[in-house]
Amino acid sequence: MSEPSPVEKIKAASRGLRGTLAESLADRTSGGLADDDAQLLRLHGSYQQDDRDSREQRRLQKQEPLWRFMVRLRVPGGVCTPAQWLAIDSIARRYAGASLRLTTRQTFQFHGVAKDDLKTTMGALNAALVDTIATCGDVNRNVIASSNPVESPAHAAAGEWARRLSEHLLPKTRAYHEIWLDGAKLAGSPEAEPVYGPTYLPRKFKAAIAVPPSNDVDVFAHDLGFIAIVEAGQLTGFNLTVGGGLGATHGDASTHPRLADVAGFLPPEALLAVAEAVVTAQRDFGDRSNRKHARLKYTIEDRGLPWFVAEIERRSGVTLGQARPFAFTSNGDRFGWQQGYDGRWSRTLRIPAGRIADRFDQPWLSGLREIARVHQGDYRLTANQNVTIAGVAAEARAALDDLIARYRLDAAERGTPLRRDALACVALPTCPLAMAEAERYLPQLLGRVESLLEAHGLEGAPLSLRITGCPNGCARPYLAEIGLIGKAPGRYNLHLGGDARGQRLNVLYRENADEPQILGELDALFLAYAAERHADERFGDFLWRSGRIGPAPPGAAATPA
Ligand code: SRM
Ligand code: SF4
Repeated sequence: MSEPSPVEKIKAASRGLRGTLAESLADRTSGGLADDDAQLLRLHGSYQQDDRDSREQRRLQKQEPLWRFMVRLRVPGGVCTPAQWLAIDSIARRYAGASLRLTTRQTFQFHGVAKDDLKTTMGALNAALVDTIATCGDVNRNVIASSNPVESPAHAAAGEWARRLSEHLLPKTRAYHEIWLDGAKLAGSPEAEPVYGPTYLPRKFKAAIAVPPSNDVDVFAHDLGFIAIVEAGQLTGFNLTVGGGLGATHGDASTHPRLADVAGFLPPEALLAVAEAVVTAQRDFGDRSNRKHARLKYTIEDRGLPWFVAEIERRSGVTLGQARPFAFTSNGDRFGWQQGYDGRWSRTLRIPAGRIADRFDQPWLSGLREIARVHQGDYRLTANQNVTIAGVAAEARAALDDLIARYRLDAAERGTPLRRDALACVALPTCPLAMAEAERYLPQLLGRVESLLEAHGLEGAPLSLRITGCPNGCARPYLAEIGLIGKAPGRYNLHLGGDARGQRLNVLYRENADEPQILGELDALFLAYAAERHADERFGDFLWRSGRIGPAPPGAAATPA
């Protein structure tokens, strides 16, 4: 058997994720943590990072890197209350540079928290009934769900299942309470982890619940997914999806993005048992020696879907039925006011790259704080880095509209469809893995692509563009019609041909291209698209039909039920 990876050894020796974290936090000689503790910290919902903008200068001055911490909140289904919003806003202003980041998995991140402020931050979150448990690391992460639970009873049920699943798969260790919340110290052996065992999972694990026709959660990008089946207005069950994941490594052909397989149908009451079976099967059969090969997608590829289905049926005692038909029509968000089944309203605000801060003529952090002071409903974060103000009574809409206009929170939703739907990962300066810019480059890039679209009369055409600073795929660029994947400063792999429904991977079109090369390629393709497209044909679909890209590699399209 191969040697376990170094991270496996750290988890095994950690006594239920405790390690020497408390000692590392108390150490005044460094702004960072001991290496093993920095690794363990992830399972508590935080990453040690350094400011990459100042890294070289500090190295030359023989200073240690400017260690800071990213903190990721657990917000199952992306639901939070106005009181929680106000607490999160206050923490952002005190400890995280007056900036909040909405992520592609329906939660908040703080960046730039100093080591000395970490414990206070966790305590303040706890006081607002929010935690960061299991939002990072080798466990089931935040469970995400189609983000408009007021749209129909099925949406409400999906949101509730996301919450239950998140609770069900939480680690049992009290290490979090002990280290961050001054809970009683463990005396003897660490708590048993009936689902995870002492070394948790071989790798990160992500779950999502989608309610067709919207695939706003990109369910096929997840290790574990549930597609709600709604018949005659009732949620009759879910199609199970397994083995999705997007991360890859440049130059390592054994790593690749993969869409999940549709494995079968289950009734709602079987969801927790089946989810647990998927998790424990991955716990027992996932690769613990090579972290690049440790996601569930590789376990399923290596052993086959029939084997995996038999394994989860045996573990859960649930026999999966034949998958039911479903149809997705988009994987983006809908903006503006929508009325829910309960008569209440919700309004999704476009937040480019999920960044909420007070900038120039867009005081969005302040505006959203003012809204939280008067809003009586709740919030739904979306998996596309946006936020929905939900549960609004008809008579409360006008006051919210006033605030939205006063703080220019509607500025971004009035842009082109390209601008409205684009996603960018965080990348520089905080992400240690970034090879190129993403969030900071997005506005400039969009302006240039918009000029091209306008030149071809395409400015009103829907188009999904997603950019990441490296091939890990955090903004799910492999599912976009235009995906840019960072390779080096100013250089990206250009991928083309997603279907805007999250059911088809795009393909590599140009490698290591700089901006003029990318714009040159797009210019030629937009020219052809403007001249030859069918009515309502999306750019990604046009590229396949016209033979400009293809043929698709095996597994590039999700299996229809
Ligand atoms: Fe991610 C690692 C940010 C969604 C695949 N991701 C990271 C880290 C933590 C870098 C690190 O390991 O040190 C990034 C922190 C940057 C920063 O400064 O904040 C990071 N990922 C993000 C976020 C914030 C991107 C965003 O702009 O919104 C998203 C947070 C989601 C959340 O709230 O939990 C985020 N990451 C994703 C997604 C999208 C999704 O899940 O729908 C993916 C692709 C799907 C998947 O998991 O396969 C994704 N992130 C990765 C990977 C590649 C995993 C792999 O299987 O190879 C890494 C690297 C790793 O795990 O080693 C990574
Ligand atoms: Fe960092 Fe890469 Fe994820 Fe972007 S895609 S946040 S650069 S790990």
